[in-house]
Amino acid sequence: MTRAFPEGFLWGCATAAHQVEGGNHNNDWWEFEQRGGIRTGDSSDPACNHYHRFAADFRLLRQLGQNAHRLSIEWSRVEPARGEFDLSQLRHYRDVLTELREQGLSAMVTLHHFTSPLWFTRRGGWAAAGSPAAWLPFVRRVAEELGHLVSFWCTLNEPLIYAYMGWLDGEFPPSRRGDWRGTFRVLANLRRAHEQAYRDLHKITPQVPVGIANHRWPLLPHNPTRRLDRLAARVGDRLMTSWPVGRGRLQRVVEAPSDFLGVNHYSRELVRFTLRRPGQGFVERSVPPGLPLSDFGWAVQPDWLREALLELKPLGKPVYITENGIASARDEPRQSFLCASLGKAWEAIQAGVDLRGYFHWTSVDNFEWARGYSMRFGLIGVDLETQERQVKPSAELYARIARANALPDE
Ligand code: IFM
Repeated sequence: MTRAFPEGFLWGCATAAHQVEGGNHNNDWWEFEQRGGIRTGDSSDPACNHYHRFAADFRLLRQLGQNAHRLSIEWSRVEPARGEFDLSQLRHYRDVLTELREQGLSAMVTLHHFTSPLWFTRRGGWAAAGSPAAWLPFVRRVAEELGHLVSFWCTLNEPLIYAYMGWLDGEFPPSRRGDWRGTFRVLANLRRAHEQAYRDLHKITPQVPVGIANHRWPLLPHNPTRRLDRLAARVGDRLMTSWPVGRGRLQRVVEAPSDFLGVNHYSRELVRFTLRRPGQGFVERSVPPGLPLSDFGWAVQPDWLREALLELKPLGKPVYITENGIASARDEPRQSFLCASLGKAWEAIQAGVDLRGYFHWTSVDNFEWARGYSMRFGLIGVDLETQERQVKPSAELYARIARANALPDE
């Protein structure tokens, strides 16, 4: 049976500026890197030198059958000091988006993907009062100057992961640990920022749908027969999907104003209640047993993608898989992962989910935050010495699927 996707389905890859561009020296991640924050000691400069090689990179994606691309605009380049916009950087991103258009790739543009300019983090970053107001001029300026080249906006990337990794877990800057107050302040500000950006973007570019690339990483009880594990999983899952809306109330991020739902899905975890970890919310996390693991140590089970998509069906909005992929130095696991995951996405469509596109994480092997270049998520390899691109068999496989707009027979 041919498993065809709906007409006009978007087939692309997702990236983030800091992970591919190189030369971003004016943001918090660069500062973090200088302080030794990258476990592997790797440098984000020049990363994949995509800042200079974007045209060739996009041509390659087009040759590989893709018709869309998710990327982020680096705030610290466009607004290097508060209220000062760098016109040459705006021109650069205009060239980037024009090239995408010329290659026939629809652009999904993320306006905050983990990095913030130093002037912003020095005034307290997203934990500070007034942070949404400090970010919004960048959003408006980008929309005014570049909106005509954009097909979708993602205001934020993975707001929950961003807050938890930076304020609770410490693997991301500002590397705070167990700071629950900070976490909630950040999340409350991100919510306000998203809501205002949603309104402003609608005014400036009414034709462009606005959403969030929201992580779905379900937490399940370690021992389903243990009441405290069930409770810990329920509370943990609620906290990992929601942000504060005032007076102690939480709202699921998927219920925030949006024209589409973006879902970044990789894995799931189990949680066990324990009094020994108060800073971590009295839970111990573990990997579901009996499944293959990615190089990151994440359990791989493509079925979970279908479940993550089905959860969104009652919300009745168009859905895009804004990220999905596997860290693997070997390419074979990526090939099976791609076929299996896309099979599950197809099943979700048959079950009534209005899924309209898939952005694989990621195109070129890139700078995986605190793990440097040790995690290879790309369909295309990069020789870090020469910057030569090496198309992997998984990229060819993805190309065949994208061109056919259908999955190969099982
Ligand atoms: O590389 C990251 C990306 O920046 C956000 N989502 C998860 C990816 C893999 O860890």
